[in-house]
Amino acid sequence: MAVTMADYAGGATAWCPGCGNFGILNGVKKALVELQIEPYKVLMVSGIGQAGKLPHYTRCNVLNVLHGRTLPAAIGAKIVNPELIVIAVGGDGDGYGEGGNHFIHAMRRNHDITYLVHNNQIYGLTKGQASPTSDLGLVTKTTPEGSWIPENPIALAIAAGVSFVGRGFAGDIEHLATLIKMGIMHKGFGSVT
Ligand SMILES: Cc1ncc(C[n+]2csc(CCOP(=O)(O)OP(=O)(O)O)c2C)c(N)n1
Repeated sequence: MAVTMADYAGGATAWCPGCGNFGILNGVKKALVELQIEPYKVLMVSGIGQAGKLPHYTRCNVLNVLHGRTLPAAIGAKIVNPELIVIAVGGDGDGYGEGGNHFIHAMRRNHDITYLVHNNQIYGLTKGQASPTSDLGLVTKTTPEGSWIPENPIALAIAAGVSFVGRGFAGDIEHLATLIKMGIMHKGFGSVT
């Protein structure tokens, strides 16, 4: 039987109306449906944060781990069960801040997983502290004199030897779904930020 969006339908979300996370949720579901991958074949792994809630709003297998520890858990799951389609999901704080070290090494080792980073340039769940990708000069409670030079995750990925990296926009679901499909089909570490 054909896989449809209904097969991936999750319950009510805790995100605010209009949040870009909805576009990313739709993009990943659309990608999986277009690839005709059944939910039981997918493991989504996330850490802590608003982005980290995404797997809960699907019907995939879900592993929710510590903040910033998404990639090691996802890689471990892939190593023990190579048949699984493993998709790691998280925020820029989770992936580039707390988990920054794992990000670099996962790319270097080229594990066959897909990593989606919701880069909203802020620590959202904890209400707006500057993250590694916040714009230069952004004033928040943790950066009263303005945030520092932002990290460029695409440049970092390329420097770390990533085998696939792409950037989409939560407001363009068609394009985002195409990028996510490319990331899933790519044999090796695919990062969409
Ligand atoms: C080790 C650790 N440090 C800090 C926190 C507190 N914390 C929870 S969520 C979060 C921010 C998440 O921001 P981000 O990963 O960018 O995701 P968003 O909520 O913006 O989607 C922080 C700092 C934590 N739970 N664990």
